[in-house]
Amino acid sequence: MNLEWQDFKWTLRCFANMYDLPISVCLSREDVNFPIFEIDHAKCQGRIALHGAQVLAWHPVDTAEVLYLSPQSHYTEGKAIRGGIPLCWPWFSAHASDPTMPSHGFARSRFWGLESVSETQEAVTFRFATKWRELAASVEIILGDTLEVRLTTLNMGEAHELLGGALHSYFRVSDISDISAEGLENSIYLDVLPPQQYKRQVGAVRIVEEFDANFSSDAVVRIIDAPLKRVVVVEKSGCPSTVVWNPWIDKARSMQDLPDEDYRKFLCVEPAVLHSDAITLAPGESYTFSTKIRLEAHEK
Ligand code: TA6
Repeated sequence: MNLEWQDFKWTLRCFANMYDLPISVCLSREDVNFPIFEIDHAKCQGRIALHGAQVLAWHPVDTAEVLYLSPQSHYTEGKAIRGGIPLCWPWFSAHASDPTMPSHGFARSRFWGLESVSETQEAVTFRFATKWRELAASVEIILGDTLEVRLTTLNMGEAHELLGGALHSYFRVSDISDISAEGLENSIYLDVLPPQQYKRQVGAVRIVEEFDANFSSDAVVRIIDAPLKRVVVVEKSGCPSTVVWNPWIDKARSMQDLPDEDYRKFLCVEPAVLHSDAITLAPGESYTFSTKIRLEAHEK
């Protein structure tokens, strides 16, 4: 067998990592300096980047991909990957008081430490960790016929610390104009777009223009996608709010890590702890917020 050196290194790395990684997990060959774990399990397939501890892809076996990932994403340290489930931590959107701080916090633009990977017949479980000042974060990602992301923060300091964040999930859709999101009916939301007004949601959410809404609701959201004959069910825990976002045409054109027409291919439904929901962690206290994603058939 004539193995190129690169292939040999990759094979060696996979073999070596086989020792640490369960049989359903291997390191992608794309870039050894930007580790991406590939999951091929009896229940699902998926991909997770060490950078941001970010789920990039997931789908139960015999189904179409559930998450959207931009083909123009950056894969360089310090830049957020566009798509999958970026972890916004330890705050959502702009920092409450320091404009020099990065939007959506630090978690999604740095490499995390891999603590463990394990598997059962039902799922593969990854655990990653990172730290920022006195806050330590650990994320547990459980991939099976459902996908669960559980982000726990521990205050390791001597003072009270504020915590916020979001699981900024990009859901792949057949076409943004053919889907709706149910579960937020009658909820109050802040329309983040100028002039920033509070509104009440009437009926299901349908996207016909740029939409950026912070709902004061922890309800289960169901993305109804008739062309794909499926419902994506987004459950959450520990998140008082839900952000729903689609950039639409003009904003998509201004985003160089997103193809101009790809606004049609995704809807973000984000379990969130907004500034207005901020959690105060006492020294030694921890808090977990999580999301669980599953599919249902949609017969109509
Ligand atoms: O999804 C809510 C939001 O805060 C939107 O306002 C939009 O900015 C989006 O996040 C994407 O943010 P990013 O920093 O990833 O470009």
